[in-house]
Amino acid sequence: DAELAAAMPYNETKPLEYGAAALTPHQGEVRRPDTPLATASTTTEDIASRKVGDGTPGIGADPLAGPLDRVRVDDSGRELTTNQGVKVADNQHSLKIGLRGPTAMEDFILREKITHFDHERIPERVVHARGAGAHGYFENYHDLSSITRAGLFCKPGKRTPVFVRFSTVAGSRGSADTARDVRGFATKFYTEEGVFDLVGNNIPVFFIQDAMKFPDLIHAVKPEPNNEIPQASSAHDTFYDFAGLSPEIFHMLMWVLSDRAIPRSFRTMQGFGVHTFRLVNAKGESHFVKFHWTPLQGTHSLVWDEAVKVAGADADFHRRDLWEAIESGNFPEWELGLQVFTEAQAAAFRVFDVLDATKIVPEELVPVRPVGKLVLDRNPDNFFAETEQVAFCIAHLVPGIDFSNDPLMQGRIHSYIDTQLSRLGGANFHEIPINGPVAQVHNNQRDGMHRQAINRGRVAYEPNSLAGGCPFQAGARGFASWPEHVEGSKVRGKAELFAEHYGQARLFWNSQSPFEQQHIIDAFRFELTRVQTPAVRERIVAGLANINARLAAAVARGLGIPVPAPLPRVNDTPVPDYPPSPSLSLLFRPGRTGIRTRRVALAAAEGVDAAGARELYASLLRDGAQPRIVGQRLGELSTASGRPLDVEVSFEATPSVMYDGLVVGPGDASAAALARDGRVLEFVRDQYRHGKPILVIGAGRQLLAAAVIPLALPDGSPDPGLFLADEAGLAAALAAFKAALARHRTWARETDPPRV
Ligand code: HDD
Repeated sequence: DAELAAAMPYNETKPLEYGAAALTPHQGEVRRPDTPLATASTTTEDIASRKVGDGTPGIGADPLAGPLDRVRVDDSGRELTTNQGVKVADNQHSLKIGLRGPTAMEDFILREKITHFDHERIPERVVHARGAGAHGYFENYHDLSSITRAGLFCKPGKRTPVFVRFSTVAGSRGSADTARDVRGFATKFYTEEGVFDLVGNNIPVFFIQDAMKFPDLIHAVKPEPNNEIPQASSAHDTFYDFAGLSPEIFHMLMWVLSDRAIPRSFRTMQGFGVHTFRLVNAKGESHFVKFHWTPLQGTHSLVWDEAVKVAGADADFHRRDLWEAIESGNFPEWELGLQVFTEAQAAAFRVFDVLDATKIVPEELVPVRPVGKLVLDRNPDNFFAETEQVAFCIAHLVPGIDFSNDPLMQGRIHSYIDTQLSRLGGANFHEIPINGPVAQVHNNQRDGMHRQAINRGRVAYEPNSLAGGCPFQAGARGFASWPEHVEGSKVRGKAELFAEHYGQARLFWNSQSPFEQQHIIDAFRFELTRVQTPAVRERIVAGLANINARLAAAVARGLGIPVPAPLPRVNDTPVPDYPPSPSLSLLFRPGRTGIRTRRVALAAAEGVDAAGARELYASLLRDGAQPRIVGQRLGELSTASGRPLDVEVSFEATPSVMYDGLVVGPGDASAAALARDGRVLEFVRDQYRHGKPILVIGAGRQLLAAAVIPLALPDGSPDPGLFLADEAGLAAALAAFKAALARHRTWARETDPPRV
């Protein structure tokens, strides 16, 4: 053989094709863990190219910041060029034949600039078009290797870089942030074993049970196709028409018509993987799992009247809030919790099926165990490149995490990859920097639109001998689907427990506090009032009659109709009676960050006690709140003593809904001037109506009187969110104000109809 090899022609850069190695070809085999990877002496692809180095790119060395460096562009101190790197002398004028003459066809600089501009837009996401994203990391708490082999969960303290995108579902890219809607909560974990995407929502259940119905659901909720109305709103006939005819929706309806669907901030909402997933350990043992994100900031929502006003005052309310929190170093945090249960436990739940995405597993049945935390600590450099081009997919899983047979989940496995093909323009969207894994990619996929990788060598197939069998199949180190034993007839249909639609909707209703229940009634009243077709309204109320009689009666009263007979139930499955689950109320998670990032208006006018106002301001700032001096116009306010006070922003520019609380600055003349301004009175009334804490000092109470603010709650007891202080009692009142600000709102002020 040696003789034969010596007699053969030889090319030293292609040893596998010409050398002794060519006589002992590798088949398409699995590399055993103890065999070293092919070395430079045997594999064409391992011979360093002067252009790309030795094939182990430096990128990815610092997984938190590195991978995107390759493509980051910083223009500071640079000259303008074309896309070909040619310096541009004049970027203001096109090339003309004479200063008043026609533009020359040869102006390639103009044409390149306009052509690129003409193609700047890509299709928006078919759902979840409106969103905001941020970078951060996931820090794992415990060694979970007894339940999963996924590396990100196996080492205490291990940090995995992530990119998270929050979104609304129905609205277009430019719609308002505070629309009533589910919020997407999608997390891309760049693990060492590849990308894991947890593509969840802020609500733990979904509208439908089977992916077959998804296009219908979305067509129904999106603007109606004849006139493209309404934008970013479910309050129209087609959505409720679909809903009333798809009773599986009723549990989800309870959630989306609760305050969950109008969060105060992305930072104050929970997240859920929704489906039942599987975790698989190294021994091949499987457990079911549900993923939960819990915000350390606490769960807070807007009230409906506020959400509507915010949409006008600041359509970017949530996007801005996330951006500003991260820019100011107040990094939002969520704890990841797992509900882990066996298949036998799942079978014993009996009244619901864990494969049904319209059902939760109540925390009382399976507690949520915290396993790590997510910290978002870096804003994107470029919205389009990162937030718009990020492509999530439920099928991006790593070894140790697997699907269940949830028929909604199964359909998603196809939809996400498929949608990126048209949205991001082809099969190479995984090469867009934000989508690239930090793990290396080696396979025989080639070419396609916008291909970036320069794959070396002439081998793009397997098995091969010319590349030494590379890349090898990973065998036991690779992703292996959990070998569930499945047997059955090929059928279209649903499992029996999927047909029970009302037990958990009732569980949700029974677990809400009285004010939350009232908000659900108000929301149904609002949405169904917008619905024009009486029969469509009626069908929804008939569904509510299967959930709770008081709810159905209150909504019917709001619509001026009698309570209809309950919707017929699909079969005789009895509606289960769950004990209330306190964790389903927003009040259950008050938050651990005090008044950090709460926005406080410090209202001031001419004659303000500037020194006193500065002291209040500084005290709020010290505790992490974001105070603003709000006045009737920008500029200096004269003051009885000392330095004048600068107004930072006007009442016009930031109406009441931009703030979590109000302090009326000290100084009698200032308070009197504010009390004569209708805009300020409206500001105070909205603060009150939206349950926000209000602190007035001395003559500031004139302002409350002028705004007709009741000093007592409807039941006559003192209002725990209203603080009237004089100079002597100011310190105590300020402390009480801060405590109320941390609690967020005084719900007991609410009446139906509202007093203010
Ligand atoms: Fe979906 C986007 C969440 C059901 C099809 N979905 C999308 C996003 C989130 C979710 C958070 C935005 C990702 C991003 O920020 O880029 N979707 C869910 C959840 C579901 C769900 C929690 C149910 C439990 N989705 C669902 C079904 C289908 C889709 C049943 C189709 C069969 N979803 C899509 C999509 C989108 C999408 C069309 C639009 C843009 C994208 O994927 O990348 O493929």
